Amino acid sequence: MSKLSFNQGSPQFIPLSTYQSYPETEMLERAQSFYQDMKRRKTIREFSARPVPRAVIEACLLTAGTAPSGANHQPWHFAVVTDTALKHKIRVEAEIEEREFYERRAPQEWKDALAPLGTDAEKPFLETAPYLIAIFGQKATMMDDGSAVKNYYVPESVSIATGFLISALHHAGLATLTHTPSPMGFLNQLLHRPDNEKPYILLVVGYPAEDCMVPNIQKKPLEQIASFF
Ligand code: IYR
Repeated sequence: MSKLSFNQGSPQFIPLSTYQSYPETEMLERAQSFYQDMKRRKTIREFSARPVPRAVIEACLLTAGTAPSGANHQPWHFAVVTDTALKHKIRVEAEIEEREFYERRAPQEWKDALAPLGTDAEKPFLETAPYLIAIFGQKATMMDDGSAVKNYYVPESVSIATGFLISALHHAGLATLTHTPSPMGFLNQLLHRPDNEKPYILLVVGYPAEDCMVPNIQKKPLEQIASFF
């Protein structure tokens, strides 16, 4: 059976049996308490080496896989790395790109924008953290017979799935860093991913280090991020 066969042909409909509604007061309470939980999430750069159960990661990846996507093609692949030697290779390659970025490629304006985050070309967390999840987007889905089926809205779909994944990991009590060494082509090579896949994000996952410090930065208030008509 080809990967997309469940997704092809004329529409077949089933009753929406999974939807759950709540009374308005409970709805507000749920919305507010979810916000309170999500606003505790901080991107971290100092990870503990403490191992994380694989079953937790698997459940969070399944959550990511529930994301909506263009034509429901689910054009993503999550390459999960725990192997010490492989993490070392990824760090070496990422730091080559990062040194190039910080020492040559990045315009001053970009470096100024990053100043509040205190980032630099050193990426020790790529070896310390128990899990690295390289997130790839698939321009096309390769079928079993070798043909390729084009995918749609790939960056949007992958980004939504990544948001679900970050939220699921936070919900489970794990911290993340959305790391984007650029270019990231070395990930295809090290993780044996085909040419139809493009790496979008290298998600670093684990527990925070004991004295983990984070930049003192704020999120915008509602008036600055939304308008109502
Ligand atoms: N990829 C580099 C630089 C960087 C860029 C942005 I935009 C950030 O929000 C953070 C870092 C790095 O990881 O250091």
